[in-house]
Amino acid sequence: MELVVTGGAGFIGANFVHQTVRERPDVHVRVLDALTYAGDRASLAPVADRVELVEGSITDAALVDRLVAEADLVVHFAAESHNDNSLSDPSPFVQTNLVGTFTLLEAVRKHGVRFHHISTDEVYGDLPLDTPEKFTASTPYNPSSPYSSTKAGSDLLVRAWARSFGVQATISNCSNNYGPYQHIEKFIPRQITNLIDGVRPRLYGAGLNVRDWIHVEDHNSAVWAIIEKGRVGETYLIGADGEKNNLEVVGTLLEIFGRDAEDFDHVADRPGHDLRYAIDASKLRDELGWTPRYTDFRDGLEATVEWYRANEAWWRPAKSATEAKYAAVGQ
Ligand code: NAD
Ligand code: TDX
Repeated sequence: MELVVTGGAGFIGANFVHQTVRERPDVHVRVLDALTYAGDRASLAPVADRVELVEGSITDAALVDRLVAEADLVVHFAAESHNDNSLSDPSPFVQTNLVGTFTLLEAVRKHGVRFHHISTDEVYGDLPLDTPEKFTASTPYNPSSPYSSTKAGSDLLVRAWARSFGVQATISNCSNNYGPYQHIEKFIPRQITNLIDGVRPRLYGAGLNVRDWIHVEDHNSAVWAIIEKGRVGETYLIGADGEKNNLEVVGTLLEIFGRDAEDFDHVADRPGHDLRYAIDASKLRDELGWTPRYTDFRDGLEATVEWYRANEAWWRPAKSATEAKYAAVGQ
């Protein structure tokens, strides 16, 4: 099978490529990645002999057409993915997330290629704290940020291309991922690398916002379950019942590092900060028989801390510039 993975040099895409190479010897993987600040050739180094990396943008219609023409399946991870960046400059979010997804859809339509679109639970907006309510595939779209609104738009393009043009597509909307190779601008790796450097973790606002954490390996096993057993045209929500507020996450990290429970700072809140995300993944579990493997968050977090300790050469070059960007906005 010829597989094109867009964004395969980023966090989730690189883990997807590693998992695919490990578990599916019959699949030939080509990665299409623009190697933006968030993409790193080094994330594919362990599988470099099994993977072809094409450096280019999903907005480049001629390049996309050539790669898609030779593919049996496209799994589309490429995106501008960080909410905070979308608040300081939304422009690349519109280009990559909307125009890039449109460009891919036109190519899979022309060549009749199966397409899986990776998306986020943030398209549904947020939920109140302390209610049993969770997102399902019928929750109305209500995105808050430039990031989540461009992801919502990209999902709607996929749905329209499936219905109007018969594109063979599936969509997944996943909750917050953690694990190896995540860019240190994101919450968990930012605090892990701060703690490695002896710097106090930084919590936006009161720290009561809730995220539904899932290990990246579980996200990716669910994506393969959808590709192999999912119904074309359907949307599946991916989550592993991992709700924690940000204070709890920082508390667990401080414990792992043997630091005092109060050893963190509150900093400026994110404008428009979504309160709570929570996924009802029963459709994925019941229809496709998927279950997560990383059910103990503390164990998963400890393994992730170990990975960042062992792979300082991978993250260190980005640390000071990332922190300088946060410092400029009081975070
Ligand atoms: P990431 O920022 O770590 O990686 C994105 C990758 O896309 C990078 O390698 C980057 O170079 C590449 N890219 C960006 N613009 C491109 C372009 N124009 N052409 C080609 N490549 C381009 O992101 P991530 O956290 O791995 O997220 C991957 C996908 O999963 C995204 O679609 C995101 O919306 C979705 N998602 C992420 C999470 C999460 O918790 N991180 C949760 C749910 C869904
Ligand atoms: O330093 C920080 N302090 C802090 O309190 C950072 C970077 C974040 N936060 C908070 C904001 C959020 O409540 O932590 C939570 C998680 O923040 P992010 O890692 O920026 O993730 P989030 O905004 O929830 O979005 C993530 O999950 C959904 C991914 O970045 C998206 O790509 C995905 O779609």
